Amino acid sequence: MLFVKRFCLGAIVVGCCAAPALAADASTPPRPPHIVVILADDLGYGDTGCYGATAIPTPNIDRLANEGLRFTRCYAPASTCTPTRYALMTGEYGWRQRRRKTSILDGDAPLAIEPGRPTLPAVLQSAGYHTALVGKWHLGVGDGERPVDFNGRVGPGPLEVGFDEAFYIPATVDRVPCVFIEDHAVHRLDPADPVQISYQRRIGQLPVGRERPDLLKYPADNQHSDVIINGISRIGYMAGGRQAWWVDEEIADTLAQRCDRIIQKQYDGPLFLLVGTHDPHVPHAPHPRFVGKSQCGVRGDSIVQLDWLVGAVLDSLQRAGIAEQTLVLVTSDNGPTVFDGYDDGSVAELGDHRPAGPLRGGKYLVDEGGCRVPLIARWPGRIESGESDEMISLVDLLPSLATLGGVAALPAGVGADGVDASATLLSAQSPSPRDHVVLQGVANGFALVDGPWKFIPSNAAGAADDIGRGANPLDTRFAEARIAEDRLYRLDEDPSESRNLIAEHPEQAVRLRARLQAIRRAGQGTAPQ
Ligand code: NG6
Ligand code: CA
Repeated sequence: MLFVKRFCLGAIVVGCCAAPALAADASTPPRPPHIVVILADDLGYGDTGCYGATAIPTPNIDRLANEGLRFTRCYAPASTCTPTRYALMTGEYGWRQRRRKTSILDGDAPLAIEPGRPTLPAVLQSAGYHTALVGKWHLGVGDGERPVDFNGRVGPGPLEVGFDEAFYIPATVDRVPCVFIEDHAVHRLDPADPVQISYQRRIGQLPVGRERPDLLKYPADNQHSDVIINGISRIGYMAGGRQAWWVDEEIADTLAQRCDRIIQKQYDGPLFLLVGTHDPHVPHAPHPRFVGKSQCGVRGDSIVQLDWLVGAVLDSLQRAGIAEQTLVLVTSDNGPTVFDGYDDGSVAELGDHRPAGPLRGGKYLVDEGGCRVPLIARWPGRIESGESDEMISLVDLLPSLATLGGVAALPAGVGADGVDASATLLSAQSPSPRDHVVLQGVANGFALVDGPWKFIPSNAAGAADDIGRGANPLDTRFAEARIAEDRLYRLDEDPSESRNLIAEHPEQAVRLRARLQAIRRAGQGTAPQ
């Protein structure tokens, strides 16, 4: 018997999961699984062994792929962090949010999601899940009315948009503040040594990279040459809070310990855990036990560390006795970049390693290498191991995981850019309900993948339409990443986007331009317009 009740977000919760079980006994509806989503930062399509890498040992991720389903056509909705994470959280594309900034956020940027809006964790929370965030957040904190007080109550943040608990890196590790936040407070802060940050002006007495290169682990570009914390210069200035500073080499260990603590506890309902890893984003500073463990420099070593973290989380599930009842997803927020501001040897030592595999481009771009990301799904006994070439986007996680979590109906408009791909997540035999995806790069670059076709409109000044402009009026950086001409590809025949078919198939360009325009203009979703 199903039990049905309404909960505060207006969704309907049912006591069984709608997805078909491999070996389900019809009389006992399967319980909603624990769900662990491990979201790597800047991990490329070709960066792990199961996706073809040979220079970087990733035994834990490879084991997960062997035991689960490995996807070859999963897309991050954007080629940078914040809009992808926004889409994962809300089920809506980042560019629909016009009131709040969803381009790459600094550490003092306000929360990009309206408090109280139904998000993936909020929907699961209302269905009885205990919801936890560990690691990278990068969706802002504070109400935007006044600066966040890092010495007082830090918020609104993850707890106001659906998490019961959070231990998080507020922005990126290359940005201030270089401290973890636990729920509503800076972790380990000594009140006698208050922490302050500024992206506008130099504050405090700490040395800065452009004046004291002698103090640095490695040189950095001008953008990453502000305050030096732990021998690494960052974006932005910071003063105080010394006891609370993270130690870069220990971040993966800290996150693993936090995950373990959460996983070993008993909750009233199932657990939803979102793990935002720092690896392999810059700055690269893996623990000494991982240094030299790849054959392609310190970025590769950071991927070895990421793989260790995945293994540690799997171990925790095993020790807690819940591995069999847990759906584990491993994916990435955007494609790879080998140089991202720090001269840490990654470019020189890359060798033959291809971070994006056979794909063109990488982070910041709408090319396949920027947005097509690894995705592995494991749920012992429920997911048969294999490979799926079905199209899926991380914007689909909200409706899909809601279904698997026992939420039968989402409130109107919630997750409107996503599709319920829960069956596709569980079985290589289940065709995806998704036939297209919109991709967002920096500098208001956009692309539409539609079946085998991919169309990338020019966003150069004077281009014939406005598809590529005005995406988010607040995103004015990266003006150099312009798309000079319209581009059209057949991804089934040319996954590397090497032959522009625009002259051969002008009719497709017309059709796809109109479709992209229509999707962009449709006012769907719940983001206030
Ligand atoms: C960029 C930074 C880059 C990285 C990125 C965010 C410069 C020149 N580059 O602005 O180092 O931090 O933001 O990456 O400032 S992301 O994966 O979180 O989107
Ligand atoms: Ca990223």
